[in-house]
Amino acid sequence: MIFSFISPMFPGHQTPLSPVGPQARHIEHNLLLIFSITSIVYVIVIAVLAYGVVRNHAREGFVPHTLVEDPEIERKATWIVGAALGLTIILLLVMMVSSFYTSHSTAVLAQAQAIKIDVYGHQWWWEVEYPINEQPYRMVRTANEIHVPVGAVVTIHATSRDVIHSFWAPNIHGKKDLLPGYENDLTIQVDQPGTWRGQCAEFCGLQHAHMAFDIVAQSREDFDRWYEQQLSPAPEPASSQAIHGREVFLTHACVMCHTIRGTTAGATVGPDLTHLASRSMIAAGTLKNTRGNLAGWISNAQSIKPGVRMPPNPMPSSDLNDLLAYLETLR
Ligand code: HEC
Ligand SMILES: [Cu+2]
Repeated sequence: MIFSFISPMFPGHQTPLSPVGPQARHIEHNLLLIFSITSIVYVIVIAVLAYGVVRNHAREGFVPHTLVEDPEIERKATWIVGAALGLTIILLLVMMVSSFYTSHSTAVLAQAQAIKIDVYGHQWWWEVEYPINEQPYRMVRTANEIHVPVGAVVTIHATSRDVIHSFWAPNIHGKKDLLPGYENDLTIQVDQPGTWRGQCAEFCGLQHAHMAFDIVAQSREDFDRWYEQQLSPAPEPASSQAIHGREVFLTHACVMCHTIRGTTAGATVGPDLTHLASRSMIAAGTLKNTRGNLAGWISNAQSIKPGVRMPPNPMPSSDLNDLLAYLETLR
């Protein structure tokens, strides 16, 4: 492939020019074909235009063809315009066929046996559910981080809990809209281990720009280990600090919105926090999951992500410290 030099220019970047799955590769080929054709046509048009301008300038006393009644020139012009028109139609057809072929080849993967993942768009985060085996007690629920085995075919079953969002991980596939009351499927396959960033691609309100997610592609063994880990309820806190931290969590408004499996907190307004500490980012890619960021987020998420559906939680710093110590145990 003559364009194989492009991908290495974007190591780890969020871009369709560095595909890591078969569908993104098809989309990239289509993109490069259309880009090449339109670039060549552009260069030819500009070159002809420049030639015309320069030539007419150079000749003294030049009379434009349009003012000369010459059937010979007339016939030549008809031929040139006709040929250009024919070529345009052929090139448009080539691009159309290539686009159809791309749609077809990105869709065929869906027919294979696939792992199913449910993704729900929220203002402004992603709820992710794994209904593997369709058994409710084997259900894993997480947020903003989608783990998939490398090379496996995965069907993302997507819908929205509020407004229209759009799921887009450009290195992996094209966009798919998440519509309230309607379900859309997107089948993906990631061929390369790594973490691939995605982003909401449909304006969905104030914090649309802070609605990112990660697709983490890992080996089968690592994926299974992650899955088993996510299945387990939150561990019992050991230190007195963490025990008190859990108390703080359970006696504050947190329980109105969050779930920690293994405790009495079971609300689903916000992300499931059962394995919060296993995630690398919080607030849909807005912040790294560090103790300092968590402290700032819990105290006043509004100052970090204005308009976010989580109120400020003023509390004594000793309580906050204990709460953080507890949240850090949620591996
Ligand atoms: C009114 C509902 C509500 C309350 C009350 C609430 N939260 Fe949240 N919380 C949310 C929502 C919604 C989000 C997702 C925000 C986003 O990313 O846009 C969130 C996000 C978080 C996150 C980041 C999770 C992630 O994986 O990104 C943490 C941690 C968190 N909340 C902790 C708490 C704690 C601790 C309390 C109590 C002191 C609390 N929340 C109270 C609704 C709430
Ligand atoms: Cu959005």
